[in-house]
Amino acid sequence: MTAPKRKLQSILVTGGSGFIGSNFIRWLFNKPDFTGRIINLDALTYAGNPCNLADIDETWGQSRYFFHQGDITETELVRDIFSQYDIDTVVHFAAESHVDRSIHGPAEFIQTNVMGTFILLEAAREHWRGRDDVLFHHISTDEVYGSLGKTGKFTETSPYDPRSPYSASKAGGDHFASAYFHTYNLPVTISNCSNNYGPYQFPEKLIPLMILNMDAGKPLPVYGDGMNVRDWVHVDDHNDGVWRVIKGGRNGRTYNIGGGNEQHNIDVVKTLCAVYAELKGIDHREIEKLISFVKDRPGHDRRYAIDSTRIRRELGWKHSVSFASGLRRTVRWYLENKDWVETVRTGEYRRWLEKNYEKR
Ligand code: NAD
Ligand code: TDX
Repeated sequence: MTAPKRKLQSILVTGGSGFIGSNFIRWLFNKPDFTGRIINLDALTYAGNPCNLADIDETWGQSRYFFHQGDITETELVRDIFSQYDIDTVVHFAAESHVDRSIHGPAEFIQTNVMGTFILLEAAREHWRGRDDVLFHHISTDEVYGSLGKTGKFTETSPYDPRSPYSASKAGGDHFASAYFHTYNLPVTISNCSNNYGPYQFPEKLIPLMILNMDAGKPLPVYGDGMNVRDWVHVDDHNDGVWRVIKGGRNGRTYNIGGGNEQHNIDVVKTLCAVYAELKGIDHREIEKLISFVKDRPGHDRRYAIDSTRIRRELGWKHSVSFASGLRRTVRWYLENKDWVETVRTGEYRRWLEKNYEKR
């Protein structure tokens, strides 16, 4: 297959101040083959922190990196950004991303993950008017495929079977993205990835929550029997897959990205205890005593596992970060970046924002 001729010069990244988006932007600026500019549109919800990209802003701000605080559901704002920057590529990360929050309050998930995606697609369609050197890349999750039994893996042809408000809203976004390709011929690609880990992940998700709780001597809440399985991938490996799809993925095509690394939750927690104890020079059994089995998440998907054959074969993707080394680096990062943790937990970043962005 010949590679698509995409411009990739004026890239709108939505949700670029969140966990994966900020890692993506930093990763991309470190790639010698990237010569374009990035426009980061982020509403800065509780999960988005401009300090995640303070270094990038320092180096590239107002030359190749432009930050806009704003909501993807604001049609006029989104249209203006397409015109002002003549956007040729969208990498759509922005979402409400936490399953537990979606159980307590699904409305925001529908608003951002479904309506927001629709508004972006519509703005792209209006602005691009049939161009073929452009791309809308939609970031999605393996959770849209539902829950697996003991065997099998999700492939790109697995039926959709979302079971939480979060995954239902992501599935809605995926279907709209796909519909815009089929109906309007909008150049669209989709990637569905498994659980990411790495630096800058908001400490509500399993791995950072556990690290910070063990450091504070707090209980480590494991849902249900701890035997649910997730397929963990380092955020840099995910972002490498995303960039490969953007550069060479076929329009209208979905690519699954997985860690090839299935782990029971309880094993992840015990490994984290071991790594933490080793770094601190203490007995891991002291830390494991903090493990506390708590009431299960309603509708808790039992097992996810991804078959990444397509992206490997078609786009040459492979992992470069092993779980052992990636997890170790991640534990270190959280222990060495306590200021960041304090900042995102206390809302300090909003004051940081006022100080750093009032001049623009
Ligand atoms: P995150 O919650 O850390 O970040 C989401 C970002 O989107 C935040 O910066 C937030 O401020 C922004 N945002 C939310 N609503 C917005 C709105 N209405 N307008 C503009 N910005 C808004 O999430 P993440 O973990 O980085 O996930 C990024 C994407 O990757 C999501 O689409 C998620 O579904 C998908 N994904 C995540 C994982 C994972 O393990 N974290 C795995 C697979 C797919
Ligand atoms: O305190 C906890 N205890 C616990 O046992 C938390 C926060 C989680 N868990 C379990 C639930 C899951 O089986 O750990 C597993 C991972 O939980 P999360 O980190 O909340 O991730 P998950 O629900 O699997 O979803 C994540 O991966 C897919 C992301 O949050 C999604 O955005 C992504 O689409």
